Amino acid sequence: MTLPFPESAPDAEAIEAGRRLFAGESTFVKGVVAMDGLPPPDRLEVCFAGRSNVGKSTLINTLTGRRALARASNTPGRTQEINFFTLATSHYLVDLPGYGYAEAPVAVVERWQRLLRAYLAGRATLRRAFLLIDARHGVKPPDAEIMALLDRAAVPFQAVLTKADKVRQADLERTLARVRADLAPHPAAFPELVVTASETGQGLDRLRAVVATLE
Ligand SMILES: Nc1nc2c(ncn2[C@@H]2O[C@H](COP(=O)(O)OP(=O)(O)OP(=O)(O)O)[C@@H](O)[C@H]2O)c(=O)[nH]1
Ligand SMILES: [Mg+2]
Repeated sequence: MTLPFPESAPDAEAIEAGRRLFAGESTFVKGVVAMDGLPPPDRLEVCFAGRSNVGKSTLINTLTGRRALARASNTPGRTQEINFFTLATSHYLVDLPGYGYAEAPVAVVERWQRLLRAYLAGRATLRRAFLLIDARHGVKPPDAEIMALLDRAAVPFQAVLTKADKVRQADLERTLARVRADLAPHPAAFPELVVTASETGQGLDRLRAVVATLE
């Protein structure tokens, strides 16, 4: 029996396409606080969603090889706007505010969450949402809520595990088995996942290849 949600295994050609795409220049465009501030939908767009502190901004930095393109921090709630970055001349990479961060003031959290949901459900050029899952924690209730929202909006999403360098292989296998089961009921879930570690570079070439082969 084939495993559901196997790890993405792009061929050499796709890996090379990913390398070439991400060798292109990447620049910050703008931070958006309301839907009417979104840049024109004139590029293929992918976004990075996930709980606060899961590693969204760090992943954008390591994918592009730019240490401080997106602001990353130990302090949860670091990214407070929808941040748009260009990639080469063809793509937008979008860094989203995290969710599930309990310590921000309620009014602030509600404002981010409304914007996050409006963006995820309403952006026509959004080709894929990467849903980042901490390899130490697996899928948490707020992740399941976002998955349900993406199902309803018919936005394809792909699970990307982060911080794989922080867990032992046996624990990673256990988490992966649970993540696969958690993804199974979601029609919008793309049938492959990617395991990454920004610290070691694990999985980055695969994720670049995934982005480069989107149409
Ligand atoms: N060891 C390890 N640490 C990581 C990895 N990815 C991120 N981190 C660390 O996790 C912390 C949070 O990373 P961020 O990229 O700021 O997380 P975020 O998801 O953008 O957080 P918010 O903007 O608050 O939603 C930072 O201290 C990173 O250095 C990884 O793959 N391995
Ligand atoms: Mg961030």
